[in-house]
Amino acid sequence: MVEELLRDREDLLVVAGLGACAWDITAAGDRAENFPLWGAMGGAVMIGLGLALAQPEKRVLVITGDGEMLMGVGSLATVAVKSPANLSIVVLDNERFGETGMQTTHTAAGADLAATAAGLGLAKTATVSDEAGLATVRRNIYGDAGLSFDVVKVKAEDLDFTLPPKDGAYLKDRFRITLLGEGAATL
Ligand SMILES: Cc1ncc(C[n+]2csc(CCOP(=O)(O)OP(=O)(O)O)c2C)c(N)n1
Ligand SMILES: [Mg+2]
Repeated sequence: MVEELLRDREDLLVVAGLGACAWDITAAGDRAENFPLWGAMGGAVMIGLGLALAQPEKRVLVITGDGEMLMGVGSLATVAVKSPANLSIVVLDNERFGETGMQTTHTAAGADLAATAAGLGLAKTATVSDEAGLATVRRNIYGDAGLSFDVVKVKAEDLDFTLPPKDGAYLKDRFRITLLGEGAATL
């Protein structure tokens, strides 16, 4: 599913929350324009918001898990206030804290992240669970729909995973250099 979302991504910048999202964007092809988080739980949307504001000419995708999004849910209020047109947020909702042992999250008990985002002021929100929905999410990421927030319901499966590089400083430098040039390295 993530491979399909990232197909023909060109220069899309991708911030992935920890857990399956970080592994899945890596499985789709590790590259400098990926910023997978190993920690910073709850921070993915804020990192993506800063990036979208700093790089208005680039499209930015934040892809994160339901647990991570629930932890950082307040950040959506700030996203709504700033409303960058180049930001898409996609939540892979398996209704589980998958990485830590598949404990159910609040979405399994009915918490509705798309409704929450709408309530905080995001105009374009949806929950999808089939291939037609996925096509809509792709249009939101690559089209000119502006700011979007999509929840993709996925099965809670314990799949093999592809780990991104483990060195956070390396990931940061590689990302900065590809955007800003060699001088942006801080190591
Ligand atoms: C502040 C903080 N609390 C708890 C954890 C432990 N932790 C790591 S991954 C994870 C679950 C993530 O769930 P979700 O975002 O839904 O991703 P999934 O693993 O389901 O893909 C938790 C609780 C952490 N890394 N940081
Ligand atoms: Mg999850």
